[in-house]
Amino acid sequence: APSTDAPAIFVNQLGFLPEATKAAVVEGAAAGTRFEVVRETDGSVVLEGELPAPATWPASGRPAAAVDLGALRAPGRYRLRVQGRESDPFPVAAGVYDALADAALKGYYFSRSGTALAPAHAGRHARAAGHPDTEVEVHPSAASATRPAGSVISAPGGWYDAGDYNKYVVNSGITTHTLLAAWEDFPEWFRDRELGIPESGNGVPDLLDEAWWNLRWMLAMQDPHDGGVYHKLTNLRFDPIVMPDQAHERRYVVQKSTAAALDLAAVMAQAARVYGPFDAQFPGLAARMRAAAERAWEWAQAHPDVLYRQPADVFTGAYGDAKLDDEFAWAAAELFVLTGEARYLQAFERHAAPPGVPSWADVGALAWTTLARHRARLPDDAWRTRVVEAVTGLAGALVARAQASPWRLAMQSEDFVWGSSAQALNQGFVMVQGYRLTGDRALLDAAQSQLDYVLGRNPLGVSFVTGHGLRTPRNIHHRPSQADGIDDPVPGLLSGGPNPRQQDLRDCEGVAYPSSLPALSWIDHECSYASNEVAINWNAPLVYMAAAIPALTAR
Ligand code: 9MR
Ligand code: CA
Repeated sequence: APSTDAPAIFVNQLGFLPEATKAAVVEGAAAGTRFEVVRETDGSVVLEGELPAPATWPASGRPAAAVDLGALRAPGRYRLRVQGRESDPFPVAAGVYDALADAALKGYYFSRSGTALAPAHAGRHARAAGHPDTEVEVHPSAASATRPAGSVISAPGGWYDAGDYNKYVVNSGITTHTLLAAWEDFPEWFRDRELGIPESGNGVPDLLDEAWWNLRWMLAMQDPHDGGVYHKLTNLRFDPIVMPDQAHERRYVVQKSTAAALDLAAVMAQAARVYGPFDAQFPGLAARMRAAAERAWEWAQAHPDVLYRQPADVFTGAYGDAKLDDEFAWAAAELFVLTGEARYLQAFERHAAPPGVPSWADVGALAWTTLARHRARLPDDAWRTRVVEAVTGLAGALVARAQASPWRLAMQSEDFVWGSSAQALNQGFVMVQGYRLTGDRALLDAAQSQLDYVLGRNPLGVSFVTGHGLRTPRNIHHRPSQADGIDDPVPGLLSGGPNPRQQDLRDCEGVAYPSSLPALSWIDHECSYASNEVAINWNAPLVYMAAAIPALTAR
């Protein structure tokens, strides 16, 4: 249990790039306490100084102070020493996040539905195929004249959402967008990286091969008769804890929703743009994606307020969202960038609000960041200024919070939601967007700090990525990891992270969270779906950040 043996000195367990900003956090030492940084090889002291005054972080209820280690630029392995206590050893070296970035993306391969994972690609995590989803029943909530209840459609492939084996369009939207945004922002980083997936070496970057696995499924979730999009493909109840090939519950497509239509429209518009240059490898695909986006958009215009309502016989994830202006704004922005048509910019104008940190339910920021990324498409400088200011305004506000925090993090108590690890990384995503627009180094440094948080510089002293760090989650809520008989969990998956609402307690007898303080409310227990599950929307900003930091820092 990391809570009991965690060190009082917290540091990114994967270390730092030589050119990066570097910080560690010390809990429980007075202002002016001496610190030294020791090199592992010869024990020499390479940096020393005095701790700043500690301040209590409300999220952990404990006093803490950040130590600036930015002066450590020579490659090596180091420890921070304070009053005889030593931190974990941490490297300063080129490439310290390469394996992480690859593993986080490979996590999607391990999440593929409807296919066997061969030993050549999955190693000891190879598994048989399950959930073919070639015969999926239309649930009564999704019935139409052309597809009545009980009729059968085919929607194979895609990624399992999380620890469960269902597939949800809304959550697929932000996930796939974030991965494609990583490609759009850092193509040089991703172009030649080989993940060891079945498509590696086919002349298409592995990121785009992997994203296509899910996009293909999303296309099948659109009803060709009217352009509407089913909210999810699911069992009526969650599968038991078994491997995919042992799960045999009937599968359904459930209710079309406006949110699903708009999220699909947004992602397909983006994907049409991204896959356009690969027409030789994917003939006709970009045009098909554009048509899907336009039809989903038209459906949403005709059905602007169809909220998802969980049918009485369905008990899997809801991804219900009552506020759709952000989905309208995002889809409009993506369609505008793709088509250049003024009506989409007008729709953006009708629905846009100042951005917040993106999440599956609040995708408004993605409208702004997409327009900022493609600001050359905007009609004039007034538009460009407005879009850039919206993004840099949010990024700047997050950085100001981080600078005022003893942990140098933008995370506040209210940010410790279900999936708080991803909240930290999505804050980082916004900071990176701001950095790309301004070149202001403080934004990049703050983004590094958000990545540090997830990789161990947090008051639990845990790196929340399976297999990457010195103390990592071992007992994630993830059916394959629980059922495969292998001690180690599937690698490269981000644990949801501290969540003081502990919604799983009603189902998880005997799970004893160490604390209900926001930043401490986490437990490495298989039952703890509210703090220790994994999910595709959480891994996506991990992929983005693990590529962004080296791509931007090494310049
Ligand atoms: O990430 C989702 C979180 O924001 C919600 O509060 C929670 C309860 O509705 O659901 C989370 O998503 C889960 C989904 O419903 C089903 N698959 C697993 C997801 C991660 O726990
Ligand atoms: Ca919303």
